Amino acid sequence: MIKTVSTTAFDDQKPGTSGLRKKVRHFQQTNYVQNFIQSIFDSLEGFEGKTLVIGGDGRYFNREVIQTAIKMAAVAGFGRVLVGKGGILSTPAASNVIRKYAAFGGIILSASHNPGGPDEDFGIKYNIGNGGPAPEGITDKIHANTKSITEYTILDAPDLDLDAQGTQTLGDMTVEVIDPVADYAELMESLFDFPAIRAMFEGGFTMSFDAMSAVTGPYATEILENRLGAPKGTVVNGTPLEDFGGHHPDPNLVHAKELYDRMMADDAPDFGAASDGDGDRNLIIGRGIFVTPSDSLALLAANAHLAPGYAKGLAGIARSMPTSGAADRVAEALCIEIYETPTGWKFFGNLLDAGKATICGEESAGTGSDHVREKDGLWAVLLWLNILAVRKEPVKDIVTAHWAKYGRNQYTRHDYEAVETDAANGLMDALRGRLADLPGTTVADLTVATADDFSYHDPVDGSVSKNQGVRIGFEDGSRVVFRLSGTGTSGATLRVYLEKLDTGPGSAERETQAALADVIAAADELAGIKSRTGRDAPDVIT
Ligand code: VG1
Ligand code: CO
Repeated sequence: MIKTVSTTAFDDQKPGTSGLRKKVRHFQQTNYVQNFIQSIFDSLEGFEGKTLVIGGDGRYFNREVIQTAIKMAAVAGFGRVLVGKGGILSTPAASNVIRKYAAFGGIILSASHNPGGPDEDFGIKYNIGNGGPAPEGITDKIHANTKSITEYTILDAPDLDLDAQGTQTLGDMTVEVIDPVADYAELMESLFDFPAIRAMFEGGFTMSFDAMSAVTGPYATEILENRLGAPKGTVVNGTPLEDFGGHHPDPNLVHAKELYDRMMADDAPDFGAASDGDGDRNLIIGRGIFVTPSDSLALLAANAHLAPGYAKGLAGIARSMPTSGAADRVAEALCIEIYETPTGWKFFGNLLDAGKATICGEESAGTGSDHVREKDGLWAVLLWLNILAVRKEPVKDIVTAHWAKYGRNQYTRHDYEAVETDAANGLMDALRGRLADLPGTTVADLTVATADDFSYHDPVDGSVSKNQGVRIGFEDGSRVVFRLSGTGTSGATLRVYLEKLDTGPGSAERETQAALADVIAAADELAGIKSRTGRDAPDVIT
């Protein structure tokens, strides 16, 4: 039976960098989830009888929302829903399923690297038929709908069994519960030289993969341990938990500290990696060396041709604006185009669809390629493994040789979390107000050369996205970028991105925070971070 329910609009359902993210308790308000899902469906056209993919990262509240979404999809007119067993699909796996089965789109339930549990975070995002996050044109429509919604429709039916693979019927719609891992593992096997990687493991290569009790566990176990023959125990924290074991499933040096410490020990494995809540991020650490995500992007681009899936070379590289310029010099050496986009994977979709870029990356530990339309944590790990299997050198040697050839971009991001919203907005507004006057002025011994608020002109569809981050370039080539996070759920998070090209002698040994000390001081002087936020130091340094 179809139920039509009257509802009132919520005024806080504007999708952020990657969908709508709020506290679970916020999502649990009456009709909050239903309003947003109805607003998604109402923003779409032409999906009658078509397929919708639904899956999530397994966090608390995932199953309830999946049941709701399926029952609403049945009334909206979809012909088929594909849902991962147990409600599980990593974000890249969902992107692959959408593409492989030519679905109309997908709903991904995740708050990614944010913690999970009844008092933590949840998120909903919509992906289009190319498998990628909905572009701004659609998220704007969804947002407009959330402001005017007055009713939603849902099928009044018992819950589906999400744990039994196979087909069920709901009203006029079929629901197929699929193996969340199989299609993805097959795709990875088509891109990389599995026999070479397997031979490397057989030869004694050691690795530790921290799945952070999040969605990548089953994927990593199947691919690394079962298909590639890595010893059991290579994957740690491999069982997805609704609350990620109480941790932040954020693969950075703060939240993956155990892995980092292990990789810095004398008896460290050859290679260490981690992924985030929904499986789209990656952390790469070699024995004795952390590889910054920006460097990892550059290294993967420079060496991708060593993997069968990329043997014919790259069409272009795309990176988000705050990501370091390390990839730019690789693009230059390869004589291919480099694209600079705003933060968030949705901006890469057009470039990938148009064949302009093959590999994309963000400083926030996201890397991916045209194999799907999301960033992909395990993909990056496998590309690294493929490169290591061919080059047969330690990660440290590969990285230092890269720096010797291209120069080293010293790079760090300082996050100030849960800052009072007014203080954060005030800081950004004050910076924006001074942009025209900054060039030529000297702050903390650095002279400002350029200052602007990044606007992106999409070269494929001509759309313009304004106010994507304040960037200040100094005369010596160093740079600082300021922006506010679009994924946080309490107060504002100020992100300060700091970068300097370090080509002098000893650059491989130079500690990053020390190398960037003058840029860090200039950033504080420019923005008044300490005085405006009341913070002495960042909460997270990556
Ligand atoms: C952050 C990262 C951004 C990433 C986004 C989603 O956004 O900075 O690079 O694309 O998270 O990643 P923000 O607006 O908080 O800076 V995920 O793995 O959370 O889906
Ligand atoms: Co993520």
